[in-house]
Amino acid sequence: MNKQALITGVTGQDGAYLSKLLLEKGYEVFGLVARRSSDSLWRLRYLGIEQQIKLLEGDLLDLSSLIRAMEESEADEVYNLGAQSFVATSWKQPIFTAQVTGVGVTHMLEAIRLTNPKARFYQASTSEMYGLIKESVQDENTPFHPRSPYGVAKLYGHWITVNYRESFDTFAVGGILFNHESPIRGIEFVTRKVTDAVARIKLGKQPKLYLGNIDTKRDWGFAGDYVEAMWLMLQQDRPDDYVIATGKTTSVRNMCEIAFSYVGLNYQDYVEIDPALYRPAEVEILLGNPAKAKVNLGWEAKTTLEELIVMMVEADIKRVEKA
Ligand code: NAP
Ligand code: F7E
Repeated sequence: MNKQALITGVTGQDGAYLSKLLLEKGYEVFGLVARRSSDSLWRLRYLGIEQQIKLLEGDLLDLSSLIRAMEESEADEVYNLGAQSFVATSWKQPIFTAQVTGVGVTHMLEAIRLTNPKARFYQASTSEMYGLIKESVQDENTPFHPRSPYGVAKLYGHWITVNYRESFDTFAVGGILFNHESPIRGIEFVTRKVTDAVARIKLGKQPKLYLGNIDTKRDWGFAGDYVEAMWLMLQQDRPDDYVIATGKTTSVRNMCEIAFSYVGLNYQDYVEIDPALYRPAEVEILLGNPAKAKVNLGWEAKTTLEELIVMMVEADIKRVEKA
């Protein structure tokens, strides 16, 4: 019999790629969609799967809607990807971020406990929890020190997931995913902001690109590879937490260089620094060690940063040409 999965955040980058993966595996996919006044299904359309997903109206802030979603979907697996996920916004809306990104996790866990305690639960934890890093390479045992209201909310979400596993025997896992990107990454995140600007500058539609701190470093991978790890975590005999990363770190500056040089441009001619884009507290560098995922899940990143950036620049050129 086919399995049923419920995905919160189905309209986001990871929700779209995960839906595609689960559909390919024969799952019946239910997606929780929060009410918005404008179209939020464009990523599902981009991947050609909009019609195959059963959309359920609901919001992580509304427990009753999550209970209904559990009842309607009869989900065996729940992937909690819904969040206010943009770090910069979390300083402007810290309470909202705490509610959706933090307490929303408990809402989802309670909905599971009240309806189907046997359902398996994936929590979208993050490398932002390491923040002011305590070890030069971060793994599952590295202590946390979040640097933003987003990181703090995610840390709460992570520990409440661990707590339900320890308190109620919930099959609950925390995937500590490092940054992952794609052609359907939100345009506010730095990689997509850069690849979109490269396309516009190349096609003569934008003169400059304004960025904040370009000396920070991230361990960037491809979202399509990372959703596979989410699924694998829920197929194990025992629930556990895993770091998902490439094991390589690159500065925003070098990422710009890769993206601009792909279209024959020098980033130094176009990138300007806008101090207003600096963050009140920064995560200077992240570098993950995905060894546990390799040994236990048989997972490793397949796509290099160069391949990822080329994929994104090419997709943005096509998009800008059509617009
Ligand atoms: P994203 O593109 O920003 O998607 C976030 C999703 O959450 C969207 O579908 C959004 O719906 C939904 N959402 C927001 N508020 C909600 C609410 N109150 N109730 C229900 N749904 C709500 O994020 P992503 O990049 O796919 O990331 C997926 C998850 O992984 C997030 O939890 C993120 O924090 C976490 N994470 C991401 C990364 C990364 O590098 N991408 C790394 C580690 C962890 P709308 O479309 O309607 O706004
Ligand atoms: O910033 C710097 C910025 O916004 C990356 C989320 O998915 O990954 C993401 O969080 C770096 C930071 O991602 C600009 O200061 C410079 O150092 O692309 P970002 P993030 O903050 O790392 C983690 C793992 C998550 O969990 C989050 O949900 O780039 N930077 N100039 C800039 N960043 C942005 N956005 N825009 C700039 O102009």
